[in-house]
Amino acid sequence: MSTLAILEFPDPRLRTVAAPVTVFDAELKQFVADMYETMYAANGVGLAATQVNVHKRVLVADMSDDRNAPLALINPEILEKDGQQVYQEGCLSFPGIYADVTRALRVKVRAQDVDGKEILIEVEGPLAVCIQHEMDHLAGKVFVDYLSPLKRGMLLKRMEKQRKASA
Ligand code: GNR
Ligand code: NI
Repeated sequence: MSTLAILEFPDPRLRTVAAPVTVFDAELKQFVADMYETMYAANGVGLAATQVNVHKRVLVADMSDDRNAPLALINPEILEKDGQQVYQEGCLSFPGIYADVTRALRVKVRAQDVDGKEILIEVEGPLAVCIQHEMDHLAGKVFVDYLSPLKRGMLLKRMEKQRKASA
């Protein structure tokens, strides 16, 4: 297993649209294992393949307090969504910045597991936030895209300042 490097904004590769996974082989399983390792090492609750510069529809998540409930979704699609929630989001590709984002409260998702078997889940609350956040990455979107230009500008300037201070 190995940890993978995480792309940071404004890396243009974060805007890449991921392609569906068509081959469910040992290489895919190894990649998912590396994504888990990378997510846990970074103390993240989720990670999209886009963030490690692999442009395939793969995401991992673990919203449990004990960090022992790993979930991997391959080729995820949202079938239904309803309700609204506001949650303070962060992103491993935007170190040190956090902002409230409004998303669906509940989502019904169809995906595949690492063997290609269909997964159908309905999630709500924080896990629903996380899955929507990760699916955005796979579409080349990031959470600051939802903010007003003013708010986005302020946060990105702050991130740049912190980056320079720690360089
Ligand atoms: O670690 C993460 N925390 C988080 C907090 C609130 C909402 C979404 C997230 S996902 C983020 C990891 C990440 O960047 N995934 O793409
Ligand atoms: Ni993110």
